[in-house]
Amino acid sequence: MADVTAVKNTAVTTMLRNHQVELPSWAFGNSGTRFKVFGQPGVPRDPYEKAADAAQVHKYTGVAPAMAVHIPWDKVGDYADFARHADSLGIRVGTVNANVFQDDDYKLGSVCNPDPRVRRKALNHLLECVDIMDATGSRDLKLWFADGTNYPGQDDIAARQDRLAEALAAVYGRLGDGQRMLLEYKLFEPSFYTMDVPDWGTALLHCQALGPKAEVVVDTGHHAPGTNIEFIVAMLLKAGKLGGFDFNSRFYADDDLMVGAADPFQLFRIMHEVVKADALITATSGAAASSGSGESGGSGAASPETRVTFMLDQCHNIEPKIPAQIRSVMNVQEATAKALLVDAAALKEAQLAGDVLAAHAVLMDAYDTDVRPLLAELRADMGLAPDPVRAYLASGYPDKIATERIGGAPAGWGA
Ligand code: PSV
Ligand code: MN
Repeated sequence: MADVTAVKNTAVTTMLRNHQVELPSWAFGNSGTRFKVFGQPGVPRDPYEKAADAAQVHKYTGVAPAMAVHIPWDKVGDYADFARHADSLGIRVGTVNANVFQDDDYKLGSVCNPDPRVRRKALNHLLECVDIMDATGSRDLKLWFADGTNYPGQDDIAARQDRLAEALAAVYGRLGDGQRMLLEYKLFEPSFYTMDVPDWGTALLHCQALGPKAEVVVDTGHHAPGTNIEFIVAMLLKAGKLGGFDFNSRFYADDDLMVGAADPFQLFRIMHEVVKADALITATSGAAASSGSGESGGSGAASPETRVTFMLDQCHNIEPKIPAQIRSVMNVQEATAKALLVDAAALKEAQLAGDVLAAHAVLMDAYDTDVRPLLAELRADMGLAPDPVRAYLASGYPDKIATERIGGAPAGWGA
């Protein structure tokens, strides 16, 4: 078993202290399934109140200082003012998520639509999102396309790829210095015969054609059951093209449950690949947080191309939202702590010796370590309560928002 006491106040705790998780604004609104949305008390009515809730997650975890926005769900009159509001709460505006899937015009797709008028409309929205990045200081644009077809013959698969490439190139050309474009893939839904960006291969080809500012984002819920996601992560890291994660858990499809809930071992295996590639860098610090485990196939920890954003893409349908976000951040921290505890030298020695069982045991030793005391101590060092969920629940904030947020329309997925 890894010796947790020996790693206190070492590089491991420094990396954990700097490892940031980005929150999705939509996690704080009401959400559900197509069968029912169960409303919750105190849900934010606008993006400003979503930011206030996100700030609570940061307040109790200390490692979640950015909130991703989704446009138009988080449309505001003055984005610079919104960014100042976030700043006054101790957080910042994170990734800008474009939305070209909730308009009647997009029935046959957005940037891949056969109709040039619809393609232009979609492109204009993507460009507007870059304007919002400029106004808020956000670094990343995340693109997910619902585009695809339902029936063989419905449209030309290759022609749709050309339309996609054309739109991506136009957006890429609009990116400023230090801005990135993250392209997300999804196996299926809402299109069932073809998705235009169904997998990491398609996303990677587009990003490679575009250049260094384009990287792939891995949404853990967007794969076929049984897919080895850590393999994909390792390959993207080797190519220097892993831009970020949309973390969540899934049992069946795009369930969007709390990360680390369904399969914490998978999350550990993913973070093990991240740690091995020295890619554990926070969005803002830019500081190399090297584990020293070497053998990076990517372009190096200090390289901007390897800066990975660790986002959540979740909805909380039946559980209270703010504590669920806190719990999710803690789940990522626990998996990361375990990944950092892997004895890299012992693992390498066993691997090179062909000692299958010893190599596996090294990995499992780290995974089986109870890192909760280490993380509680880290929080104490950061001036935080050791149990963030308990501290939040005792803070009075849940009652306060339930009492104060009366009237108005509660935010929901899609608004
Ligand atoms: C699509 O399923 C997705 O994962 C994309 O990231 C969207 O932006 C997000 O979900 C919306 O919930
Ligand atoms: Mn996603």
